[in-house]
Amino acid sequence: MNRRQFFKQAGIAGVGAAALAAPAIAQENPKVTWRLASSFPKSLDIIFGAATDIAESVSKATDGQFEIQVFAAGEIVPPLQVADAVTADTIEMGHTCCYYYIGKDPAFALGTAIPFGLNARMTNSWFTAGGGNELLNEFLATHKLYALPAGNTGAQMGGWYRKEIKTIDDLKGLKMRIAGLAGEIMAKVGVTPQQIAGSDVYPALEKGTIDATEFVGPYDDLKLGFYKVAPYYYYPAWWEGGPTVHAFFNLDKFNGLPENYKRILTDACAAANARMLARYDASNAAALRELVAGGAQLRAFSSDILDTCHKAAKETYADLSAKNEWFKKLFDSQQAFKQDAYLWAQIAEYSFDTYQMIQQRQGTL
Ligand code: PYR
Repeated sequence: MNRRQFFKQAGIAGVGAAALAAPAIAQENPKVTWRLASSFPKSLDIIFGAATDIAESVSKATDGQFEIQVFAAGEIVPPLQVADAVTADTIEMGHTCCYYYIGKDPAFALGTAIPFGLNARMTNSWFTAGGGNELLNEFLATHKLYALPAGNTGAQMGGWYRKEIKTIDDLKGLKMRIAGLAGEIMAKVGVTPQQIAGSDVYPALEKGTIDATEFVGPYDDLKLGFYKVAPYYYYPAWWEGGPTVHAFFNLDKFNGLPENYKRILTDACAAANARMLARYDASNAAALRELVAGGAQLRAFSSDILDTCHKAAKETYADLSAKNEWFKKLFDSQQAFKQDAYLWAQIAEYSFDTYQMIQQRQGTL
């Protein structure tokens, strides 16, 4: 059967070869090249690696038509100014933490983590299925930004201190690198908080510009070498139960993408989000062993410290909610979600995990 007979038999009249869909294919898959600035150095391969993970997924899914060039912290944009560069459309995309931008508006904190907020699993659930990321994007649109979760570190460690922190008084007078809203809560108990990009923390600690620091957890903290200067390693980071790293997009640039590219990018971020947490979970135990072998002194924060900071956090949230509409909207949404999340988590998950942890300690796992 020749082509003419085929079209006739199929009931498709008047279709010539010239009317086939080649121009539409070209239009649906245009060549797009974007630049992404990360807030993280290449040496931190898990947190930085999520950006290259997204770029590779997008490139492969579009046969190289949509390319994202990834730049490490400071290569084209200062690490804590990534959001500003995306808003200004200097770059199309960033990989950063919302809470680095609380100086613009404290509501940014809810995009990453707030003290005594959600754990990683709950954070993912709130963003993905609890309306959290839609609400965040309504807020971010006021800064010409759109964001997708693109990494989670899991619960973090509470940082490195030169001396033991036994009571709340031991925190008083410390200059500490700490990210996000936790700085405000720490300030209420006498700490002088400083927000410093990950790559710049070690020199500040070594020189004595700061007395203490937190960053992420064993895998990154080992690479950054904090234990050599400040050996007391506290847990947990009550300010980061499961912080999200977001992919930021210039809102107009994201909206201008063809629908298939938007979907590919969205799925690439979701995959990178899951893979980052998996990679941290697979790497932290070995790093913790190495840190302890290298002299790190593991300590738990006392309940006096946790309770005092919990109270201070509640006061801060009441103050911010009274004066900042976006903070209130995001906080109320997360708070309502948290009530049910912890109700459910303590039934099956917590009992299962507790039993397993007892077995692990007994050597019978
Ligand atoms: C921090 O900058 O502290 C992170 O947790 C990424």
